[in-house]
Amino acid sequence: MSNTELIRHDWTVDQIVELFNLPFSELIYRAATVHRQFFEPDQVQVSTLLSIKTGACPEDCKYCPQSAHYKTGLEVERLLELQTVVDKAKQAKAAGATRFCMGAAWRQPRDKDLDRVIDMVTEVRKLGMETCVTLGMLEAQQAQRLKEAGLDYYNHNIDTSEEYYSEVISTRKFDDRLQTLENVRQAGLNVCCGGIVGMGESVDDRASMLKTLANLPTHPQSVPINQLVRVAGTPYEDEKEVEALDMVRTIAVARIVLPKSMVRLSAGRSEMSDETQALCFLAGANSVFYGERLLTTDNPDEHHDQQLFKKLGVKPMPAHSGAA
Ligand code: SAM
Ligand code: DTB
Ligand code: SF4
Repeated sequence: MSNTELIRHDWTVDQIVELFNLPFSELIYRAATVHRQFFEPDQVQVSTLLSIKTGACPEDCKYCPQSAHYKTGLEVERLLELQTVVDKAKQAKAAGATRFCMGAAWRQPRDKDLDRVIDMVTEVRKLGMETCVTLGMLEAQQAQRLKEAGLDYYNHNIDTSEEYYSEVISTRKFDDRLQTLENVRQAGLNVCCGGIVGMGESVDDRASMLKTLANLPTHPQSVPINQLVRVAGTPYEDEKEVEALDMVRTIAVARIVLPKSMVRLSAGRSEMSDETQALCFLAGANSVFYGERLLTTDNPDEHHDQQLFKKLGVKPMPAHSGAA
């Protein structure tokens, strides 16, 4: 199939479920083939996360340790000072990250908060790093301001399928998320949008979530696939662990339906074996969060990841962005 035929925006849930149900070796073969058509299979993009405002979030996302609705024992922190953020970005750059992602536990930013985040974006860009922020819902004009400040990516996840959404979050609607994605896209920012596996959703839900992403007017340039981190105190603390092969299948299907997107093996790597991660890379994952912390939970430390990359012959990817 030609490269243009591979990029589709007309997937049905049934077609995507069929991909999930392929024999494992066939699924991985197809995903790896698509991966090689658009990317160097030995390259993985590395981004480091920093929580710039932690906890006390008014939203009730059942997976999230930062929601004020659940008692997770998390220490609440106000918006960090500019210099603290710049120092962390310098450390991340020195450790080998090319993108710095700043996350805030907000439903949506106030304009005066946005002013401060814009200063952070400006200073981190001066270090020669790509920038990404995730601040909750955005108005069109707020997205425009971030674009003008030179922001590279905005992360805003749909998290799960449209059908399962109300099971997970009651304080906003799936359509609210889509509206923010539209505002971000219209502003000309690169979109980072994905979801979570392991919240009790069905294979149909996973397929439906990927259908929504693939049928957006433009494929998100970056697609984080998070394995649920089961945090004590959240409603999902006792959720069943995702089977490794189910995670690999989800990555493979994401790669097939979003051929030109960076597919990020995101939260949950601390609980994955090196072998599972290797299968995820084989299935088309080509970016990770790097550094010992995600936002509030653990991630493999840099030493471990450097060893893993060495064992697998993986090279950090230079700055890249694609759109389809
Ligand atoms: N408050 C903003 C928002 O929700 O858009 C930005 C930060 S929020 C923490 C970013 C994303 O992190 C969520 O959309 C979700 O996909 C992911 N996330 C949060 N808690 C998680 C967990 N326990 N396990 C896996 N992913 C998680
Ligand atoms: C995304 O999809 N995953 C990252 C990033 N985007 C912001 C966040 C994962 C958070 C995991 C739970 C925590 O550390 O608080
Ligand atoms: Fe708040 Fe974002 Fe966590 Fe939801 S995912 S509770 S919006 S920080």
